[in-house]
Amino acid sequence: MIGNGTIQKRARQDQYQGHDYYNIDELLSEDHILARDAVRDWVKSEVSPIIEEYAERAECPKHLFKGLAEIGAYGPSLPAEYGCGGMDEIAYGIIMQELERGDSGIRSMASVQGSLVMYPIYRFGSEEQRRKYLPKLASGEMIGCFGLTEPDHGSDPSSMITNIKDDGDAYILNGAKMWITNSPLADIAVVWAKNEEGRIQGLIVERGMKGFSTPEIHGKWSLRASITGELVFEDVRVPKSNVLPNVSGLKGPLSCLSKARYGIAWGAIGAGLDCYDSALRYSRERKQFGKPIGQFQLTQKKLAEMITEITKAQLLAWRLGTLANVGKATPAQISMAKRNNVNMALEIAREARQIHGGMGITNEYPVMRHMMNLETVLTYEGTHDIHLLITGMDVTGFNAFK
Ligand code: TGC
Ligand code: FAD
Repeated sequence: MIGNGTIQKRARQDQYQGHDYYNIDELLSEDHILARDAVRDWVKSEVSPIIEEYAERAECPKHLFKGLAEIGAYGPSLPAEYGCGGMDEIAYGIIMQELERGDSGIRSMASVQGSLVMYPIYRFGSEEQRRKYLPKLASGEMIGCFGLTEPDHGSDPSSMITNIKDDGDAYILNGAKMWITNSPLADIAVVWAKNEEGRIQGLIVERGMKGFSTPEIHGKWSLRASITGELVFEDVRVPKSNVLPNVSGLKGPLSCLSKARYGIAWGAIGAGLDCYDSALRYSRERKQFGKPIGQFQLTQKKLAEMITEITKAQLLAWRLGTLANVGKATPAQISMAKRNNVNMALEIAREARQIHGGMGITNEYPVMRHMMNLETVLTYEGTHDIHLLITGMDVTGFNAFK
């Protein structure tokens, strides 16, 4: 509330309660519920009290990297023998949902580490690479980032110009990557570059390699609590033992994106739920014309549509999770869920902002922060329109990209 002419800092008392209109919890196992509750409690105690201030200062709460490891947020569905969670894909999704309920940037910290760094090392790496990197990444001792996007090649990564040239027992890496989550803090980067035959290969580039730098990108109005930077390679000598041996071609990075997009399809529901939860509570408390604004039909329309869309997104995510658990979730199905659920959350954030009136633009409520974050989530991991075209290609058989 506004007091003495100032809007107080929002070290908010997080009163969030989940919303489960269709009893989807009944479809979950005891392990899923346990994982969800543990992450929810962690978000309430570690994220909610600080997130508005970190977002305002555009600062990454680096101390949370360790905590994320402790709650098993890095690679929850990768095998336990490498220090990972060994859970199923639904557990992974639920964890992402609870994290993004706190903040999309916090979910990004976890999903880059787990899905875009650990997953390619697990899926395409040698046994030696797995043993060297995965336990340290799972425990948060090491932080990673993923470099696909370039300054001139975002939606079209196959046109990348970052390249490697053979130099005996190493490759010489040149080029630059742009918009890389976690890069200024990362110990390693999984980088995708073209070899001399023009095939895309994955390499593990380590901080400290000569010619490798990671300048930070400033001035973001979205995902402000997540750190973003570039990756610059000037004749970096990368040992051949750091190349991911078991993949070549664009399907390497795109497979990692499928894993991460799946997590975002679940994660975005969390941001939508937090906005809905806040708007519902506000509609009961805020009075105008002598009654709670929740009594007005127009407010009810907004809230009813919000919970309808959330419920549809929850069912989509759950069904996608059951398909993913048996290895049957197709990339196009994942695209549909990522696109629908992120857009759903962004629309809900906008409606929730209206329900909060002027207070909706302040840091006393989470809504504006989620809304700004979701603008990035709508764009990264494939833009809203790219995912539409993936669905279009899947249903018509015609490729609009070529
Ligand atoms: P195309 O010819 O269609 O495909 C090339 C090869 O890849 C295979 N493939 C996939 N495999 C696994 N998962 C997927 N989702 C796949 N999509 C395609 C495909 O079968 C083919 O395999 P093969 O064996 O025949 O070679 O490729 P294209 O060049 O026409 O591009 C298609 C397009 C536009 C859909 C793709 O380039 C695309 O998805 N673009 C969007 C780029 C993107 O999403 N960038 C994200 C960067 S990372 C990021 O944003 C991280 S944010 C992190 C955070 O903070 O959370
Ligand atoms: P462009 O590709 O230039 O697209 C601009 C517009 O053109 C979009 O609206 C797009 O939909 C449209 N467009 C493009 N092609 C077509 C087409 N064929 N038909 C119709 N419309 C089209 N990347 C990484 O590799 N690693 C990361 O960790 C990472 N983190 C990120 C963090 C943040 C905060 C942000 C903002 C981005 C991040 N990205 C990362 C990059 C992200 O994946 C790209 O921004 C995204 O893929 C879009 O690329 P672009 O920004 O170059 O936009």
